[in-house]
Amino acid sequence: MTQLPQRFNFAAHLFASNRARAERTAYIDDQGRLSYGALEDAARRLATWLLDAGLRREERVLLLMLDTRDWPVAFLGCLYAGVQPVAVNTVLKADDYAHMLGHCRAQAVLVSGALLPVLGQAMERQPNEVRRLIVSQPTGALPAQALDMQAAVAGSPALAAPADTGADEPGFWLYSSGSTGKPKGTVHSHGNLWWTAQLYGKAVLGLTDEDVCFSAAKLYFGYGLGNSLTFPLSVGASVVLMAERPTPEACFERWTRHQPTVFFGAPTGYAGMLASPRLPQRQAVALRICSSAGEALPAEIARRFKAHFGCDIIDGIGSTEMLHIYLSNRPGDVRYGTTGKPVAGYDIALRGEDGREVPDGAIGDLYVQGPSAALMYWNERDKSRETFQGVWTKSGDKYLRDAEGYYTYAGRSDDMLKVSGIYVSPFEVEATLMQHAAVLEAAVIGKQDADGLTKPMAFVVLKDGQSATQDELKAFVKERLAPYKYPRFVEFVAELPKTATGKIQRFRLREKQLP
Ligand code: 3SK
Repeated sequence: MTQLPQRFNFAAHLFASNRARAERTAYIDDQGRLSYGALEDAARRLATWLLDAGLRREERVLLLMLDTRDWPVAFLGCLYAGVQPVAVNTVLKADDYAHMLGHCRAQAVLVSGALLPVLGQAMERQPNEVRRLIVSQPTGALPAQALDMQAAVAGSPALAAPADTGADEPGFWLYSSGSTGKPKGTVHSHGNLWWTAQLYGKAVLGLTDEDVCFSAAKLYFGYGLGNSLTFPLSVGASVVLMAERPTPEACFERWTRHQPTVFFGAPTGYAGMLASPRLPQRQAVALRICSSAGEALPAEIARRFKAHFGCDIIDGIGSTEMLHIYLSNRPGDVRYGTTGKPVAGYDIALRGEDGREVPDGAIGDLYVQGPSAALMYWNERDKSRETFQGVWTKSGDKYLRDAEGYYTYAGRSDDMLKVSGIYVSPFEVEATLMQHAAVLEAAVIGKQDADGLTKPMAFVVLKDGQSATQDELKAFVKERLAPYKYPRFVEFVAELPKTATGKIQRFRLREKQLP
C-alpha cells in the first residue's frame, strides 16, 4: 500500500499485510515467541471482550503495561475495536495515574500484574470512571472486579470485522510532559502510525522482514511504539521485548541471545553500555544499524560505539506530538554531533523571535510540518493552539542549520530538561524539594555529566537554622517522583537569582555552569 485510504484501521491494516506470514515470529519475550497469526487472533479476541464489556467507540482504555507480548495484543485489540488506548509510562507514581485516569476518563484499564498496587493507590486517590480491569500476567490474587487477560482472550471469539475507522480519526493517546502543569493528553490518529512507518521505519532505517528489532525505549513512548510495534509489524519483522529496566547488561543479554539486527536506544544508554565491563565483542552481536533519540547524541559516544561494533548510530529527534522522528541522520550519510537533515515527508523551519526564518548558522526555534502531527492536546485549547499552529508544530527546541543543510541541537526554548530521553519539568522537582522541612526554595537546571549528557541539578536555599545533606535531598525526591527525575547534583546557595517580579532566572544558573 503506498497511499493511505480514507477509511483505515491501523490494526486491521497490519493484520491483513502479515496474513501470509502467520507462522513467523512477531514477538519474542522472556515467556517465548508469539507468531503473527497468534498476535492477530489474540488481539481480535480481546477486541470482542472489550465490546462485550460495554466499551463503546472512542472511549478510552488506560494501558499501563510492561513490555511483554501482551502490550501489542492490548494496543492492537483496542484499535481493532475502535476504542482508544492511552499508553502510559510505567515508572510514574500513583498521583500521576490518578490524574491521567480522571483526565482521559478511562472506562477500563489494562494493567500488568506487577503494576496493580500503584494503580490501586491511584484509583483510591481520586474519583474515576473505570468499570473494568484486565490484568496481564497477574502476580497474585486479583481484586473482585478484575479479570486475567489470558482468560479474557481465551473466553472470547475473534471479532469478525474491525471498527470502520477513518485514517484521520483519533486512534490512541500518549501523554506528553510540559514545562508547567500536568502532562498533556496527545491525541493521535490511525493514519499517523502508518505515516511514521513509511517515512522513518522504511525510508530511513530500510527495515525489512529479515530484521529483528530491539528497543531499550519502552512501548509507551512514541519512540518505543514505533520501534517495537509500528515499524517492525509494517514490514513483517520480528521484535524482541524486554519487561525489565533497560540496563546495559539486560540489553547485552538480549543482543547475544536473540541477535537483533536493529537496536533503538538513547544517548544515556549508549554511554552506559560503552562504560560497562560486560560490553560484548563485535563478533557476538548481529547489529546492522542503531538508532538514537531522546536527547542529542554526543559525537564521542557515536565514534566509540562505531569503533567497537563497526555499526553507526543514527541520531534523530522526534516528539510525542509528531509521534516519531522527523529530523535524522541516515545510513550512508551520518554526521556525528548533528541531528542530520529533515526526514523526507517533513519540512522544517527555524524561526527567530519575529517569526521569520533565520539564516544558516543562526539559532532559531524549530517548527516542523508533516503528516504524523497529533490532532490536539485533549481539553487544552490554549496549549494546543500554542503548539499546533496550522500545518506547523512548534517543537520547543532550538537548532541551527549549517550551509550543507545539517541541523545541530542548540537547547530547549523553555526551561525543560531532557534526562535519559525523557522530559523533566524543573518546576516539579523544585516543588518536591520544597516539601522537605529544611528547604526554603529551590531551582533546577540541566548540568552536563562527564559524558556530555544532561542530568538535573538543584540549587537549594535552606531555611534559617535548618540543615540537610545533598544525599538526603536526592533520596527525598527519588522517593516521591519517577526515578529519572531526582537531582544528581545538589548545590546549597544563600539565595536564587530572580527578576524584579520574583521569577527565578534559571538561565543565570545555567550560565554559571558554563565552563
Ligand atoms: O524524544 C524524541 O526524540 C522522540 C523520538 C521519537 C518519538 C518520540 C520522541 C519523544
